[in-house]
Order: sequence, then C-alpha cells, then structure tokens
Amino acid sequence: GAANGSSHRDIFVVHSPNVVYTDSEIRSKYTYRTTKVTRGAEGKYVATPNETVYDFKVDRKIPKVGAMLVGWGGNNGSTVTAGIIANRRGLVWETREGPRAANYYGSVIMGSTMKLGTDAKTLQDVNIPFHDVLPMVHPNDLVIGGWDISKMDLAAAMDRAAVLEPTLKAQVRKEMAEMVPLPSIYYPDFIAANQEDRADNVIPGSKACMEHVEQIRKDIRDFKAAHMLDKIIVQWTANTERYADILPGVNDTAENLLKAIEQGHEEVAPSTVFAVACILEGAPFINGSPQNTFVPGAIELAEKHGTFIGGDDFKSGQTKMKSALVDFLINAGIKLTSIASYNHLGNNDGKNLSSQKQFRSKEISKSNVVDDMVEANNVLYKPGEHPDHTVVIKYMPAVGDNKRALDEYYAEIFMGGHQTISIFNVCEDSLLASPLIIDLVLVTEMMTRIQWKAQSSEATEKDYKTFHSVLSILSYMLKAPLTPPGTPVINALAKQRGALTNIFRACVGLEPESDMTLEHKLF
Ligand code: NAI
Ligand code: DG6
Repeated sequence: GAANGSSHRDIFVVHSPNVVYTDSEIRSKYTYRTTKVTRGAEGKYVATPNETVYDFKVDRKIPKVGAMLVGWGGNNGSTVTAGIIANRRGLVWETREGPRAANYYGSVIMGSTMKLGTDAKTLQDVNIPFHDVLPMVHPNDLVIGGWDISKMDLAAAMDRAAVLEPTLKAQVRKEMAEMVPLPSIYYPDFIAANQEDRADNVIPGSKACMEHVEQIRKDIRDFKAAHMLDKIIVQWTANTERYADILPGVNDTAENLLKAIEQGHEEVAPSTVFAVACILEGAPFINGSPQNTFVPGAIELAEKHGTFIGGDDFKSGQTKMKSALVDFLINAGIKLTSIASYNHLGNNDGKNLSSQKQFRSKEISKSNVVDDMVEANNVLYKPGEHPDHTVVIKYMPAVGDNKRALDEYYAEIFMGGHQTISIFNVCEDSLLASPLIIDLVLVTEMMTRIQWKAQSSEATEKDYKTFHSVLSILSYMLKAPLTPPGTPVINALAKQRGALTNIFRACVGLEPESDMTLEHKLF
C-alpha cells in the first residue's frame, strides 16, 4: 500500500440472483436490451424490443501492472510520472497561491463518481467513486517505464517540459533522476526534421526490421521481470508521426505487414513497429497520437493474437469541449453551421506539428469529431450536409505547454437567427493529457480481466471470451476512436461515457444508468 491508500476497497455488494461473488471472481448474468428496427409495409419502421443474455466474469485479483510509455521523456511522459510519484507519496508543495496537494483531477476513473442507485429510505442518489465500481488497479501502484529517442533522465526531462512547479519538482527530483528512458527506434522520415537534435538515444537502424521488433519485445519482458510485474500496458505518447501510405502487399494484411517489416519497407512507421512488437508480446498497446499506426495489417494482427489495441490521439482540451458542445447544440435542435478552431502552443509537440505532414495527421484527428452527431440528426441536416470545420495549429514558443485553443461555433437558430459561441480555452496540455494516460492504462488493464459468453434460448456458449481486440470502450479519452472494423465511431462525449459506465455496471449485474427518476415522478 502507498501513502495515499492504494489498496482496493470493496465498498458495495450487489444483492441479486444474477450476481455471484467468489474469492476470485464476480459473475453476472446480464440482460442486454436493445431495439431491432426493420422496415415494414409502406416503408414504415417496425421497432421490436430485443434481449440478449450475457454472462460476464470479472477476475477480482488486482495485478501488479507496469505502464511503459513510448516518448517517456516528453512533456506528457515526464508529467504523468511526476504526478504518480507525487500522489503515491501524498506530496504537498508551496505555490504563490498557497499549498497544493497531489490529486488525480481530470481522471474519470480517479476523479469522478457513478450513481450506484437510490437510497432505499431517503430516495436520494447514492454515488460511488468510479474507481470502486470494479476491482481496478490504483494508479499509485503502477510501475512506470519506457523509451525515448532522447536520453535525458526524467528529472531533466521534467525541467525541459516546464510544466510543474519548482517546489513540486524539488520533491520528486531524486526519484525521477534515476529513471532513464530505454533507447528507441527513430526513422527520421516519420517525425518533423526539427526533432533531429533530440535523437541521441536510438537503436541502430533507420527503417523497420525484425531486430527492432525483437528488441522492443525484449525490453517489455525485461521490464516485467525486473519489477516482478503481472502485466505491461504500452502507450505511445511520442511525437506525432506523418501518416503511412496504405499500400497493398505492404501493410494491408497481418502477413504482409510482418513481411514488410522483415524486408525493411520504408513505409512502416516506428509506432507501427511498437504496435506489432506489443501485439506479438501480448501487451496491450494504445496510441495517444493521431497518426495511422494501426494500419489494416496491424489491426488484423491484433485480432489474430487476441491482444488489445486502442487509439487514436488523446482527447484533452479543445476536442473534448467540442465533443460535448456539439452534442449539446445538435441535440438541442440548433443547426450548427460552422466551427473554426485555432490553436497556438509552444511546447515540443507544437514544434513537431509546425511541420506540414505531422500537422496533417493532427488535422485529420481533430476534424472528424462531429460526424456522428451530424449524421444522426436528419431533421437539421440533409444526407451529406455537414457544418464547415477548420482546424489551425500554430507554433508559438512563448506560451509553452499552455496551449491556447480558440473556437467559434456558429449556428442557425429559430427563424433565421444566429447564435455565435466563442471559446478561449487555455489548455495546460500535459496536465490535461496525463490523467487520460492513467485512465487509458486502468481501463485497458480492467478489460484484460473481463470475459463474457452469450446465452440463447437454446444453449449457453461453452467458453468465455474477451472483448474484441480493438477497445472502443476507450473512446472517451481519444479524439479519433479506433473501433472494430466495420463498426461505427462514436464521438459524442456523453455517449462515450455512457458506454464506459454501463459496460462496467453490466459486469456487476447493474442496469444501465437511467435518468428517468420515476421514483421522484410517479407517486
Ligand atoms: P513531446 O514532444 O514533449 O514528447 C514526445 C516525446 O517523444 C519526446 O520526448 C521525443 O523525444 C519522443 N519521441 C519521438 N519519437 C520517438 C520514438 N520513435 N520513440 C520514442 N520516443 C520518441 O510531446 P507531448 O506534449 O508529450 O505529446 C506527446 C504526443 O501526444 C504528441 O504526439 C501529441 O500530439 C500527443 N497528444 C498530446 C496531447 C496533450 O494534451 N498533451 C493531447 C493529444 C495528443
Ligand atoms: C494543438 O492542438 C496540439 C495538439 O497536440 C493538441 O494540444 C492535443 O492534440 C490536444 O488536442 P485537443 O483538441 O484535445 O485539445
């Protein structure tokens, strides 16, 4: 246990014939209720309630987990590491506004609650920390490691990032100084040329090869053994790469991708080599940047090996606001007609994004985030109609990590009127992204301990399975959510949270969160 109480507490029990607790497992029988829609005579919709019964099984044993970050010495990597150390040690530091204490604000898992139900006597809501719904790992217990093409130790990297208060840095400096990133793979064509002077910690070779895959796999195994870990989760928080071209015979299938790596094909990105190494090693891999790491061959490889993958691009400031605000506007029946999004930032991410090809990756992930909400409203928008949407990013060294995100939302309201909403959002970028890195690790780890099987009126499936390799449950934390091939992408923030919340509830046999509150209306 750590200073801030890292051991798991069982703070509730579900009392139901559908839920069974053993020492090692929670088993629930859950009825998933949906509505099947067909078209009847004269094109009229026919909506039929439908039920599927699932058995869920949750492994209650909380493992010892390592989180390995690619780009560990960057702003996000150094900030999340210092943040976890500070929380683990319960640190308090002086600022000009008075003392501040370590916290996990910005983490859905650590900082938000879920309504368990209604108090039987008072009929008031009973809320519990999200972290306590399932037996989750505590972030204080994560062992952090990783790779960087820059060999700076984490104390120096934290100084370079210029994110945290000196009084906090002083208290974590000794521990951080002992942390040195492993050498990484660097193929200069994939990140901006302006990053070259950082690359002093590289594994020889400037294009993909099996030796690189094997080295990363070995690094994962060695880290696991050195810290006696049960599991490793790997996350890409390194520089944004350019998109890789999708080439038939190169990265279109799992087999071709492996062959392309063997043959040293130049269109295989470092992030894809990391993804392949993790998939082969059975370590979940999450992409926190926007590039198309998960080429079709990588997704197929993950499916074949049953390893979890997730991505893309942390959704921290501007886009998080956008996916909440656009959801509100369109669901309020207001016709959003344009979004102009400007950003200027002065950190190394901004420097890398000042290069056109890397900017293009970010422009794509920041631009497709309202599509589902627009398409769902066929009252406001004709098929194919879409609001104008522009994304601009400029490098402005002076503002450092305190990214400025300026947005104008322009909408058509009642009787030809207009509503204009302007937002000036100072996103302390790494302080917003770090809790997402934690949530992504915690949720991904939890998903490795959840299994399911379906029941039908005829039979129950024999074997439990895991969720699909592509973890779309992580969408809330990501700008361009990766979903299982052929399945829809959900960007609306409330729906993304609903999926996360309700899947966790189902695992302990609880109904989805419903805001009907009939108990307060029907009496
Ligand atoms: P950063 O530039 O401070 O850190 C990136 C680190 O990756 C650097 O230390 C660099 O040396 C290292 N690196 C580059 N290529 C590498 C490779 N092949 N292997 C290992 N290390 C490598 O950037 P920051 O601010 O930490 O952001 C990291 C990534 O996360 C960026 O791609 C950014 O776009 C993305 N992101 C950041 C968000 C935020 O709010 N901070 C939100 C969404 C995405
Ligand atoms: C410019 O927007 C830089 C980007 O790396 C973003 O700061 C980052 O992707 C976060 O984006 P957002 O839209 O979630 O604030």
